[in-house]
Amino acid sequence: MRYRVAPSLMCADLLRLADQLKELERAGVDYLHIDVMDGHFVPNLALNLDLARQVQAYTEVPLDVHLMVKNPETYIEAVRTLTPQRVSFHVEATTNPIRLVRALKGGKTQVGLAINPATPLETLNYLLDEIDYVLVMTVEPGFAGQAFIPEMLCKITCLERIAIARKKQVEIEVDGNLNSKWASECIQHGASVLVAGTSSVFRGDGNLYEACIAFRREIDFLRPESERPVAQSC
Ligand code: S6P
Ligand code: MG
Repeated sequence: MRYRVAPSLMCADLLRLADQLKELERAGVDYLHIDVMDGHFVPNLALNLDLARQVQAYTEVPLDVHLMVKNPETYIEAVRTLTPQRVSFHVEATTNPIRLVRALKGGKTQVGLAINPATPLETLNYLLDEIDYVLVMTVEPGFAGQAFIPEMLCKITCLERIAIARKKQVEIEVDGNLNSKWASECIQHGASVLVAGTSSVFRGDGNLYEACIAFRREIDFLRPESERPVAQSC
């Protein structure tokens, strides 16, 4: 299965962001993951859609926006104006997810639902026909540098099985402590988009190009030969 890599810009060196964006672009990353936090849904603040707009104007790499906010409805206009390639919001954060998914869809924007480790998959059952992807949190949202929750592997497999049973193509994105070991496990359990943070692309001395290539190589080394992609760029 071909997988894609989405470096998380909240882990970047913001004082060198322009240079780091160019390194990531040169390494061929698939998306730039933008964590938007409000200090309420999660006890932290990270990036925002104004920065996302600047990043979008500076690089060709598509944006993958992850809203960790209460009342994500209030972001509809801002997201529509930005039209990122992908946007997800948390199923725990709204009482009207279908209305919100429909409002965010349009143009090239794919809409996903993010799900916390504590939230059972059943919450998503009636929503699968509406969405393009599920972002499975493999740590609790809010901070980089946390430990992977191994029980989430089972959640990924179950989600994939539910989607297959319903003949519905739902892509699975994973986010949290994806070092090469956990990233490889997630791919083998059914994930295809990996958010890369301090456990991989941003773990080294700041050379993001080298870090991307090394990450890809490590994952492929850990995966059975039959599951390795033929052609690849980080
Ligand atoms: C945090 C956020 C994530 C982090 C990413 C960090 O809640 O949604 O996208 O930026 O998980 O990666 P790592 O490898 O430090 O856990
Ligand atoms: Mg995220």
